[in-house]
Amino acid sequence: MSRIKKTINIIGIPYDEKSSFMRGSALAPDKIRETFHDGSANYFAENGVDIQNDVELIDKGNITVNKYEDIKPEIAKHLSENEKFIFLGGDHSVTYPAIDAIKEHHSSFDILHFDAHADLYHEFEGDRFSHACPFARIMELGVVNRLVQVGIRTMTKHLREQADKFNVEVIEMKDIQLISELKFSDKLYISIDLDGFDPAYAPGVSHHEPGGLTPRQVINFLHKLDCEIIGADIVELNPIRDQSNITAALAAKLLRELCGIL
Ligand SMILES: [Mn+2]
Repeated sequence: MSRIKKTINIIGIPYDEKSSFMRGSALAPDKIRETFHDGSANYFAENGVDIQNDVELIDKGNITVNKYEDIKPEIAKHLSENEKFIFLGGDHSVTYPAIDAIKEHHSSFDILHFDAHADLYHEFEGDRFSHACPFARIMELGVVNRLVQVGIRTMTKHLREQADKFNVEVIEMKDIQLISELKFSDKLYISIDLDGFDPAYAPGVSHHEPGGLTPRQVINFLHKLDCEIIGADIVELNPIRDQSNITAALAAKLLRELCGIL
C-alpha cells in the first residue's frame, strides 16, 4: 500500500533583536540543523517514524531578516495550505509574525506553548513586540481559540491579569501534574521555548529559570497528542551559552520528535 508522504518544511528565522536580556539566539537555526545532521543520532522518532523515508522533510533555509517587520512576509512566501511547518528561532518574538502568516491558511486553531515565561506583556521596556510580548499580540489577532501554556514559573500580577483578559489556560510548573488531564481536539500549533525546560537539561538559553520541565515530560506529552498539528516552533536556543552542545542536542531531538507527530 502506498501513501502520500506528508511534507514538512523547516524554516530558520535567525533573529534575536527583540531579546531583552542577552543576544545569541540568531545563531540557533544553523546550530540546530548542524546537530540534527551530525551523525550522533539516527533519524527515527521514538514513535517509529523514519524522518528520512516516511516524511518529505524540506529545509527551506533561513529567511532574510533586516528588520522585525520582514519576518511575516518572508515566512508567508514559503507557506502553503496542506504542508506543515517547523520554524527554528530566533528569540520568541518570531512566533507572532509566524502565527500572523499562518492565519492566512488556517482561520482558527489552538496553541500549546511550553515556556518558563508567559510572554504576555502588553509591552516590555517600551516595545510591544519584545520577546516578552508575542502571545499578547497573537491573542489580539483573534484566530486562536485556546492558548495553553505549560511550565510557566515567572508570573507577575500584570501577567496574571493578561492571562485572565485573554482566557489563557496556564499550567504553572508548580501544578505540572495537571498536564495529565490536558487534551486537544482542534487544529494545534506548538511553540517550544527551550527555557521551559529546567536549565539542568537546557543551559543554552538566555534566561535560566530553575525548577522547570524535563525533556521526558514534554516528549511523552507530545506523543499523547491525537489532534491535527499544523505547525510548530523551537525558539530561544542561545548557542553562545550552551555547554557541550547539550541544549542544541535537545532542540535537535525535539525537531525529530515533532517531525514524528506532525
Ligand atoms: Mn521563555
